[in-house]
Amino acid sequence: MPPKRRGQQAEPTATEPRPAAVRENSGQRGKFLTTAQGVRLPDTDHSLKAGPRGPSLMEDFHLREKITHFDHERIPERVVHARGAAAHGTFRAYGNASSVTKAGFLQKGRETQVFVRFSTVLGSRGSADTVRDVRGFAVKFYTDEGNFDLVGNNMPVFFIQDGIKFPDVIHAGKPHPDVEIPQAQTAHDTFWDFVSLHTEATHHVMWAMSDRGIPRSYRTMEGFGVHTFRLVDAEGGTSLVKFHWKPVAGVHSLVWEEAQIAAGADPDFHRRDMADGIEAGAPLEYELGLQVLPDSDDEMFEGIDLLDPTKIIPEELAEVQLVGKLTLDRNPTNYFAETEQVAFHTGNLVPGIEVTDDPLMQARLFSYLDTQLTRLGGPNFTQLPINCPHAAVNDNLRDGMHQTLVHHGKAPYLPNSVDDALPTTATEAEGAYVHRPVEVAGPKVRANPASFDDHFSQATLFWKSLSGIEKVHVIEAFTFELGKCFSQTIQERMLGSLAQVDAELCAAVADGLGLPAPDGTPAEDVTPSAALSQIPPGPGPIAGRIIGVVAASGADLAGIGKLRRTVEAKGAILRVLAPVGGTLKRGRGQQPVSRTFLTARSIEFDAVVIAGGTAGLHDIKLTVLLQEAFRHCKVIGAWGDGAQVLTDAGIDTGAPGVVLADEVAKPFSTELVDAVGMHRVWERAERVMNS
Ligand code: HDE
Repeated sequence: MPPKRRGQQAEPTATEPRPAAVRENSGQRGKFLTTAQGVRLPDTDHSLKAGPRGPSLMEDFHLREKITHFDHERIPERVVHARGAAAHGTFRAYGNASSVTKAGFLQKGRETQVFVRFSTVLGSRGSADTVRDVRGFAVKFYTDEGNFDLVGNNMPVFFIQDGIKFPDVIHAGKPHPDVEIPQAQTAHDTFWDFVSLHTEATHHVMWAMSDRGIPRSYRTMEGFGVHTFRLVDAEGGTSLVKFHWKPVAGVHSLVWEEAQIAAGADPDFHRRDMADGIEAGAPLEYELGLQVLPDSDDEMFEGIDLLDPTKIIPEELAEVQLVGKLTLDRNPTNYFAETEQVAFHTGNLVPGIEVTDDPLMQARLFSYLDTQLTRLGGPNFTQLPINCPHAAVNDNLRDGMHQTLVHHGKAPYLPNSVDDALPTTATEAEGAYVHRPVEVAGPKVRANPASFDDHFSQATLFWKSLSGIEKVHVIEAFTFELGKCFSQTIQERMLGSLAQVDAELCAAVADGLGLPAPDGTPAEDVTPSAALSQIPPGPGPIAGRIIGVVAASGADLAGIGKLRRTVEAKGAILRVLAPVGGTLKRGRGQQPVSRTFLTARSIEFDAVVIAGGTAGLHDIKLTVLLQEAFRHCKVIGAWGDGAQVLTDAGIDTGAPGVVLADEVAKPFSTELVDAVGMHRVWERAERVMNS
């Protein structure tokens, strides 16, 4: 290793990953249990006492240290996005982003390590994954030019236009402050009070009440940067851009009953799905897309204000150009060290990417670092391994709580003539972040531009772009949520907003609430955008999906083996469900049982198939599972006499999406795989709606 220069941190170089000492500081060296001071311990189960029945002694340094440390194990949870799960991965740039940005990690062929944390917004850290809510989609790129954080959501618009209202919307959505009810829900008075009094939230709640509010999996969510960013190319040219993440697995959601069952039966539904999928060799994959728009003086595009975070640019007006692929393929080693301590910040930018004057974005630029000072206990959290840039850091920042670095030199200031005048500032050519000289002018006012006054036209656009079944879900969600409001005034005010979106929507919700539907004047000249509907045009990939096969002793294990090989070759997971655990054996074949009828619930399967050789199998829990799967429009299948089990459970084997065959052969497997690739059999929806 070269000798250290005074005033310099010893390592790393720009291309070197995280400092080795930080990376490898596992905190678990040597085989013996020790105190925090490294003293080996003979016993950790008995406190030091004056006799076996006597009082514990103050001098027991091990007891005091162990309890004291335990007392301080928790840090404040995030005030929003407290519930989250994360994974490591890689971003590979493959597109033509160089024509619009000089950001190194977006240049074709470049690979960058990433850490991605998904989250819900409102619930506390122990709340359920599947509640109706926005999902956070925060990506930390450890680029050669410093960390870039794209701190986005799974919905492209936000509740409010100005960040100064953020505490208000969050106070309204969080549990009521008197009795702290309800947890992780928007179905209550204060949330809808806020929304109905802030009509700018209407577009956002259309998304939240749609299937987007209850994703099937993190792997099946889109992601959005929400705000408009400014990109700068190598020649200094600028353009405005919206960031999109497109899931390779397609966009799919739960149905509401599944989401509710999962919240009780498996509150870890989404984090388990991600961890299990990665473990099973099915990484989560997304393409990064850019909607590139001209950097005009008025920052408008086709009449849409690019600084208004309650607006989208329909993909039909500006194509989403794919420029790279994100692959998440490694689970965290330690939840606290990584997922809990990771600190994202919208101000973590790299040369080539700048922010705009969107007033929501501007407030965020203050908030993230500020909240992290409290949450992570001081200003040195960038030294935590998960936050530490992979690029060389030489920041002249010194001391502070939890300083883990031993800085060298005498002159942490610039310019200096003591420490060899180091470090030096860089030029733009040397990779410095130089802000574009964007013109700023205007009087100081607390006001919005007039273009922010349109609160409904894009809510109408969203509504009109949905398919029939998606509209039904939106109606049901509004009716459920407003039905949980006790104030009729709030319900009526909200119906007033829905009347401005669409008369049919408003009438259906009003009908469910038993209230009259008010008149409105919804926008008429709205062209639907196909990209807003999440119904796939054809079967998508099934990697990471879970196929449950019901079996018992006597089942056709060779058939299960065949089906397993087919679905596993496509990255899906096959789980055998049987009356009891263990291994099913028949002849030379055997299949491990992953779930019993007691431990299984329909929610974890994307398809349920009954193996041949199971006729006569009957269990009330299996009947409930099959009926739920049927009602949730999932693919159901059976081969051989397995069909009998379906009939016995009251399943209509002639209904759409029920796949039957004599044996496991190619046509059967192909039909199943294609049907799972479509996610749901919506053709069945009408049949099961009120069953
Ligand atoms: Fe955040 N947000 N936010 N937010 N946000 C936080 O930062 C805030 C907003 C988002 O997995 C906090 O470290 C303000 C929009 C995600 O660690 C906090 C405003 C979008 C995450 C904060 C917004 C987001 C956060 C809480 C309005 C989508 C989780 C803990 C001006 C584009 C990141 C923390 C993670 C977290 C403030 C609005 C996304 C308090 C003031 C819009 C994904 O700083």
